Amino acid sequence: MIDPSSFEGCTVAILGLGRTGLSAAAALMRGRAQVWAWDDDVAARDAGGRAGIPLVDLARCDWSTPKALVLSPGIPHTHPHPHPVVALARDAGCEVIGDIELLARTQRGVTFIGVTGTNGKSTTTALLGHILNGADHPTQVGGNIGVPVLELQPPPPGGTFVLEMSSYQLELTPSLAFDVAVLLNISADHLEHHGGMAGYVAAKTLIFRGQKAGATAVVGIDDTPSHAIFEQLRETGEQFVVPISGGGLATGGIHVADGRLRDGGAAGNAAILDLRPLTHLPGSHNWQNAAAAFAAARALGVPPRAIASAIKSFPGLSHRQEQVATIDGVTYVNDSKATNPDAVAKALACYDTVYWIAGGRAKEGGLEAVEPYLERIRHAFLIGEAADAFAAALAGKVATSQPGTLQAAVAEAQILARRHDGRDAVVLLSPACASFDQFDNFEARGDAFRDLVGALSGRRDG
Ligand code: UMA
Repeated sequence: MIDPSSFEGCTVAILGLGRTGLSAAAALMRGRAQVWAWDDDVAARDAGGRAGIPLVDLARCDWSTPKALVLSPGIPHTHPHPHPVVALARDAGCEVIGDIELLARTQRGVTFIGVTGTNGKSTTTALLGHILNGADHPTQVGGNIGVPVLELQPPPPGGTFVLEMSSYQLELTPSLAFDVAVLLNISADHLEHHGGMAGYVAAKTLIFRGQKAGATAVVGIDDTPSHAIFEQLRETGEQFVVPISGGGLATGGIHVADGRLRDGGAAGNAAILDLRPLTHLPGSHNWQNAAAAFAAARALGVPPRAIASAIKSFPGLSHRQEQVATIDGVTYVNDSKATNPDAVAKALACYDTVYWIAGGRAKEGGLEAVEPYLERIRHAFLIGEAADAFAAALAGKVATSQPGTLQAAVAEAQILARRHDGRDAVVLLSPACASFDQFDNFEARGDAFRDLVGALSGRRDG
């Protein structure tokens, strides 16, 4: 674990006692800081108290004492309104930072790789960790992927942190300049938190903040906002800029043509690997993830052949187009992590005959991104708070029903998918929504899907 020493002897306020706050409190206490922690939720607060974390009501404390406020990433600090505690801290001139900033201030002599993007960042982060560790390059993987960074083991000198960075976390990490920074893609997400699309793009661009000559920027060019950032960096950035694409040409960079990963840099468009047989990385969005991981690993000097071999052995991640089972010829796919329509569109593009389970707590932006793939959907089973709105959006385009719960949806989907004449039917949980109306998080939703599929009767293949 990391012991942040930069606040030894000082008072540090912590707001939010979820994964980030609990780990930050424990780490700061190990680093001999005086912790004042709070959470607006009584149960979270009580759990913190039971864990021995000192509780102080931050709305009523003396703000001349704390040297910093460590804010959990999900708590608003600008839009739609700054949390009142953040406003108090700022008024008192107290810096507002996140747990990754504490890590950056503590760890020296190591390489930092940051990976962001609206979609694919967990897969790319995990893939990169798999590649580097397989190449005898000691690497720790954490951040938004679900492992709070202060719970990681410090790598030996010369080792590497690969950090999945959300737009929320990027805004709370002012001093970290990544040695290798990866931006995969940008599409509308978290707009309320960032005050709109411009704010969201600006937050994503922070992945490149502070990069100097010697650093590397790996930039997806398959969507308009990311492409514009690539052009801007190429014109004005000091760092080495590598374009990547999952389906088009990335001149001088890494791209995938006809499913084959190609290195268009110094290697002169060399063919690296045929990605099409890799069932754990299906679709051009995953091919872009592979291109990004390849570019980042090359920046650290890992040989192309070692990278290709590690991409082949990558087991994939749970809840991201995870093939759970094939029963009576129907394949069940858990894509619970697809919490926005853009991520759903990428999954739908991989299958021809889809029985789609969607819904939950809807985000901004509607279902437009899914429209080009509606003809692949035989039936949509709608659950959660978004069921009515999704039914209205799909009316006249796709057959829908509203089973309401995941359990009922899986049961209905099995009945209909079994009737499909052919062996390519897929029951796809890809919700286009957050899970919080019915589950603690997307992992709990995906685990529930896996359990429900596990309990289905029928003949299992493989
Ligand atoms: N809270 C308050 N006041 C508020 C709002 C929240 O006190 O006004 C408290 C809640 O009661 C709760 C705590 O804050 O106890 C939750 O904090 P948080 O939402 O920041 O969540 P953590 O548990 O700290 O998890 C965070 C990330 N969550 C978010 O950014 C929303 C996790 O990413 C991340 O894995 C974890 O830190 C470790 O780094 C999850 C996520 O959904 C996967 N990320 C978003 C995404 O991927 O789209 C950005």
